[in-house]
Amino acid sequence: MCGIFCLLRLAAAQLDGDKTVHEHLKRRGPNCSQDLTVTGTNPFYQCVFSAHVLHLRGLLTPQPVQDNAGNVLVWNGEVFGGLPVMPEENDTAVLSQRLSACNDPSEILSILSSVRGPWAFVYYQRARDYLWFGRDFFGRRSLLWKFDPEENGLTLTSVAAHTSGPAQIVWQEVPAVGVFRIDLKAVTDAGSVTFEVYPWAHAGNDLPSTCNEIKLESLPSSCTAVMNQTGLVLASPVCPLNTSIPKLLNETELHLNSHPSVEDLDQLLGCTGSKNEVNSLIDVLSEAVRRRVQCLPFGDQDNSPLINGQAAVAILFSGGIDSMILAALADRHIPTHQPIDLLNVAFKLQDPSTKVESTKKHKKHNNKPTDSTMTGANSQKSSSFDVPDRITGKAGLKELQDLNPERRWNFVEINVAQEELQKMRQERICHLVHPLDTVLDDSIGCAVWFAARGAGFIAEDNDQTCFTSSAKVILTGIGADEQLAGYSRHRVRFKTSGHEGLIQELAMELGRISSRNLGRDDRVIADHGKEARFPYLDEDVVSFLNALPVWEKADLSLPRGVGEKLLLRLAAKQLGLGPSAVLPKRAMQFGSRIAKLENSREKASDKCKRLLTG
Ligand SMILES: *[C@@H]1O[C@H](CO)[C@@H](O)[C@H](O)[C@H]1NC(C)=O
Ligand SMILES: *[C@@H]1O[C@H](CO)[C@@H](O)[C@H](O)[C@H]1NC(C)=O
Ligand SMILES: *[C@@H]1O[C@H](CO)[C@@H](O)[C@H](O)[C@H]1NC(C)=O
Ligand SMILES: *[C@@H]1O[C@H](CO)[C@@H](O)[C@H](O)[C@H]1NC(C)=O
Ligand SMILES: CC(=O)N[C@H]1CO[C@H](CO)[C@@H](O)[C@@H]1O
Repeated sequence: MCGIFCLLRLAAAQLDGDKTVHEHLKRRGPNCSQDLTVTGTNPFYQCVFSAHVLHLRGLLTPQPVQDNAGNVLVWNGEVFGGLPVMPEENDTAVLSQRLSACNDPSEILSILSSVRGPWAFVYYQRARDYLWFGRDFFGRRSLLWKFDPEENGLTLTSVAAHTSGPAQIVWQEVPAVGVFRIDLKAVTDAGSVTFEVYPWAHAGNDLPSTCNEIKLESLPSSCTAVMNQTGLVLASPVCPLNTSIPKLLNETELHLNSHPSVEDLDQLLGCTGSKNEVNSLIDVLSEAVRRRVQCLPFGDQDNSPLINGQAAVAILFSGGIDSMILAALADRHIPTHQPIDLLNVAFKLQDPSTKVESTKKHKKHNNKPTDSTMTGANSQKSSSFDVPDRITGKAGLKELQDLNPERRWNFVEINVAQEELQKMRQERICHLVHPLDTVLDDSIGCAVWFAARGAGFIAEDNDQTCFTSSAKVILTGIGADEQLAGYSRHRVRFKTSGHEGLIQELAMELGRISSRNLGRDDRVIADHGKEARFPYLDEDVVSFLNALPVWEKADLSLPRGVGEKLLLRLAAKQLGLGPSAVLPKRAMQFGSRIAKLENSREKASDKCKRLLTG
């Protein structure tokens, strides 16, 4: 994970990057920070690059990378495949070399579209006076932009800051619709910025109406976007969604209870004939997890020394099916002697009756005094943190311990009280969530930030030990609900407009996951100098799921806890998981009870006043 930044100045005016923004960038990449300025002389322009690198593997590659020809790359990404990267090489260096060899835009696009893995980048192509930038197909890495017409400056950055500047100069997420190119000579002559857009497209598909969408939604003020007339596009890294509608589905002969059980899944595995798909899903997902937990793509970790017995990988863990499957698959690929951290976040219930109860319990258990790193909130043992995700998390832990008793599973109980929530929201989280701004963004942003920080305790035999996860890689289950119809709105849609409606809903959701979730989650998690990884959004996993007809992924005529994400539930059963396989979906804001802490009258889509700083 890195923090990348580029400020393009089109006039000789003094224009410094925002200091707060640089502090935020540095938190993303604590291991190495460097700046580099390149200047175009005729006509004048200047690009100020700044890069902050998080060191995860191999030799540290400082950024910005400048080649002999003067091209400059800042890269916040991981090459999990698609481009050959030898064990001793750095992906940033390899990418820089490959881009150096390019002349035509088509060559640059071809390299970028071959990369498998998340990325956001800015690339200065000196010989042509071009500035390229963009985000990967799903938008798994954050990139924001802002244009200041008075200063004639365009800024691109991984993370920004919540400021109250002039209303028209606002940060926006660069839409993950393709790669953008600025012809620096042309814009300096014209005195205004035009982006040329090379959109992601499926082979044979009509071009999406990218430019119109960008114009309407999130183009910085005073800038324009044009689609390149040559029709150059980036080849989509995944196959299109299968839109077949079942002709005549035989009613599954099932007698399910209203409270589904694991046995129901057995029944389904037996009679739906989907065993092949289940095994294929496990294979492709397992490989996606492997690439993300091993020192990819370089060699094996088995020989790597274990640093103080600390885990290298953590999982955002609610005990629900998405995170359970990630844990079970990570277990296959991480040597058993290494622990895995399961990060489970809970917000304190405010009900006074539970407070009394918690004090009683506190005395009864006679807790050991805890050491100094323990925060006030964490030190209370207590039912006031027994939120739904804590309860399912503990049950999930038990299942994982049964699955692999040899492994040390660190179930980290992360407890957050109202005061700390308010403090950290004002100090940090509001800047990271920005420019997103709804009640839902606030709830999820805060919950994910505290979870990813990983500071809490581990409870064993009535003892609590303070614990802070130092794992630099954090797996999250995002993308499972969007692809396998996990949300209750999928049921609503299915009821009202059948399979057609459901397919439309699924297509729409994967299309907007970058602007809804991924940029925000990347900014929030990276703030701890940790890297978010999304196995359900691996290109091969998405292609596999896209190719399947919708009725093999979900059967919404079946009850909750079975029908949604059916294929994933069958996979969980096959992997040897227990009751977690039939847990109904619970959104993080409710599972962690953060939504309960706040005004319950709010709608998730309302603008959140708490995110506004003073
Ligand atoms: C990178 O920075 C983090 C946070 O400061 C530090 O804990 C870690 O040891 C550093 N890693 C290297 C390889 O320097
Ligand atoms: C499209 O790209 C080609 C090749 O780089 C370039 O010559 C042409 O001017 C571009 N078209 C537009 C409308 O910018
Ligand atoms: C429904 O059942 C019939 C007869 O058993 C079978 O031939 C047909 O392939 C089945 N259709 C589907 C969609 O499974
Ligand atoms: C969609 O699914 C149907 C039914 O399994 C299959 O026959 C068809 O080939 C699939 N289409 C694509 C494009 O994968
Ligand atoms: C292949 C390659 O370019 N490797 C480089 C990775 O980064 C280190 C540190 O900057 C360089 O020394 C290597 O040459």
